[in-house]
Amino acid sequence: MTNSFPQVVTIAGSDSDGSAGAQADLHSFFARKVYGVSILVAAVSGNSYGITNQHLFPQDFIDEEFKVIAEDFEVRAAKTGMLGDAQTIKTVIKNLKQYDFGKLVVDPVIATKHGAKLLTDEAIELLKNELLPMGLVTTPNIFEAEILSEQEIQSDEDMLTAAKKIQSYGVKNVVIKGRHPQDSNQDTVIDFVLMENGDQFFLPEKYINTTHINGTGDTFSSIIVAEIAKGTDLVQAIKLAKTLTNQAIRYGIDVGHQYGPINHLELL
Ligand code: PXL
Repeated sequence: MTNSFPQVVTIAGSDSDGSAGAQADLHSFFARKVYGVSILVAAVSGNSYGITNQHLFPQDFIDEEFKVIAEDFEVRAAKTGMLGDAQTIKTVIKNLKQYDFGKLVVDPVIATKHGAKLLTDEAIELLKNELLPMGLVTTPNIFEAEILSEQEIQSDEDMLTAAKKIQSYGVKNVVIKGRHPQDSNQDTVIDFVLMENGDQFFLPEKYINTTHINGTGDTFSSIIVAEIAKGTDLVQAIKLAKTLTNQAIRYGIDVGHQYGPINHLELL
């Protein structure tokens, strides 16, 4: 019986309001029937109004988290979320090279859905040049994709050229999330997928007008990690992640006073 249940890890920050970061990852993992462990690198104080403060964890503590998890668990797939700063990214890369946690999904938490930048330029360069090449998949939102590809993304064609640029850093598969075309009366959201073999496709969905979207990106990448751990084909995993995340947004949970969480029970 030892270690027979599929296990995955999130390397991320804690969000105190439970809607995003490691908390959203763990909710997603369990709903998709994999057991999630968490290597926390930071914690933010936040509630439904927003984030007020953050603390990064000591590097030797992060090393220790990696060590104890690797000693006991058989982690089949991993994801990175908020990594905080350049030093922490270096520590995470060092540990990912030391321990085999299976396939890696890099959710490049660089910018919020509203475009605010969360990492310094030095940290972004490290993420681009050293972490992305270790990834099977990366899942930037549109702002993160613009920063990583150093270009604007205004059209479907721009999504392709940006994805190709991001793929050129060494990550095998790229999903760019959340373009809201200006010409569609804002009622469509488009994701774009560029696979390792060059296959490419769009994933359009109807825009859902809601304030309950916290943790959407974390959830999307967590579903992909869970499915990889269970052996689901990657294209299917990405499509499933899109459908289930959309469903979780549609039926958001009513807590807090402003920006709320999505509903991970919809991932079952
Ligand atoms: O959803 C992005 C994200 C990731 N990680 C942490 C966060 C957030 C957004 O609030 O707080 C810890």
